[in-house]
Amino acid sequence: MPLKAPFETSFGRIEERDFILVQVEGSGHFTGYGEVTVMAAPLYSEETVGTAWHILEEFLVPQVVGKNINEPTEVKWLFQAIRGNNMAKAGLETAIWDLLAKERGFPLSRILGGTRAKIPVGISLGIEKSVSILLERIEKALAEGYQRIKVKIKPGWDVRVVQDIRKHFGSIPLMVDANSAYTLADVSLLKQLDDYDLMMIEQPLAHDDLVDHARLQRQLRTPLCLDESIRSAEDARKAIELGSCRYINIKIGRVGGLAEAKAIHDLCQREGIGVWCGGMLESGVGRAHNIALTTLPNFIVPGDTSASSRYWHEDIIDPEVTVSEDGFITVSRDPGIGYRVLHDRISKYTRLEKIFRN
Ligand code: OSB
Ligand code: MG
Repeated sequence: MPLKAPFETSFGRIEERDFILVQVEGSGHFTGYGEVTVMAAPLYSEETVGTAWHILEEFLVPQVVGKNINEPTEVKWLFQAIRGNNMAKAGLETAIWDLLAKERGFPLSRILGGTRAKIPVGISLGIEKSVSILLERIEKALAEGYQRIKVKIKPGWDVRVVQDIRKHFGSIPLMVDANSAYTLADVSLLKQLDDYDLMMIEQPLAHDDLVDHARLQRQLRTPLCLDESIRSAEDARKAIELGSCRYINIKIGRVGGLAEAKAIHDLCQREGIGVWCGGMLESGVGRAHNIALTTLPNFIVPGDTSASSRYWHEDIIDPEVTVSEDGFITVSRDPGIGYRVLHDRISKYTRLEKIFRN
């Protein structure tokens, strides 16, 4: 699906979104939907559309087709022997959560234990050709109601940009995401960010690091948030023990599904670490799963789940996800993900299709 506007991070520029949609059917007439939130290239994580397709076809789909699954939490255990490949796993696991929620007639948020009727939302803004373009984008996002602004940073696009944003907009809720663009050699630069009252700095150091982040956190007043480094509740436990962060960005795909996402949420709640829901520029299907997850009580910071119109000319769900003037998304009370999936739109964007039967 072509993005309305390119999205640039420290690891590269995304102009269109390639991903896999998963549709599952049970013995009844219900259909569950999930999204494999991989990218075309292995720049955010090592998975790609191609590797996810391979892992699903050869290893994950055979674990579930024809199986008797009564609880969505069983899926995690069916996939347990297969190492890594969390986004491939999550696409199928989330589709099964949707299916089982629909069979029971409850919203997915309820099945997960969520309590909110509406969720507070923020927006993640990419690197732009000039600061003035970014300032315009922030202006628009604030006018649309977004409750928190996150901007991408990289070496050469960091302290100056943050300084300009503060000068222009004052004390708005602001944070930055580096997608692993720095090392401990940049400590003095990262320390300069302490002057700007940021809510947090997301994933400044290596994508697989916990130790250096702990060392950095000890030298900063600003809280660190981990994204790429946390792939499981075990990773979260170690990060908390080491003091690597004060927030965790939970992405359903990165952690292998909704059961693991909830486990991380629950652990962080017990440990007094706040969480928020990250995004992977999802279509409506992945977005709906993010909304359901965000209804859990420890999602205490507005997440990256923005309106459909922030990404797409047309989304593949009905109704589209919209954000209220005061920056909330109302949670659907319909069963499962709570949105109708538009098959004609999906067909329009589909390159490859495969049906597995037992
Ligand atoms: O690091 O959070 C990230 C998008 C693609 C890959 C990684 C990230 C992001 C975002 C955008 O920040 C989140 C969104 O709007 O979906
Ligand atoms: Mg991030």
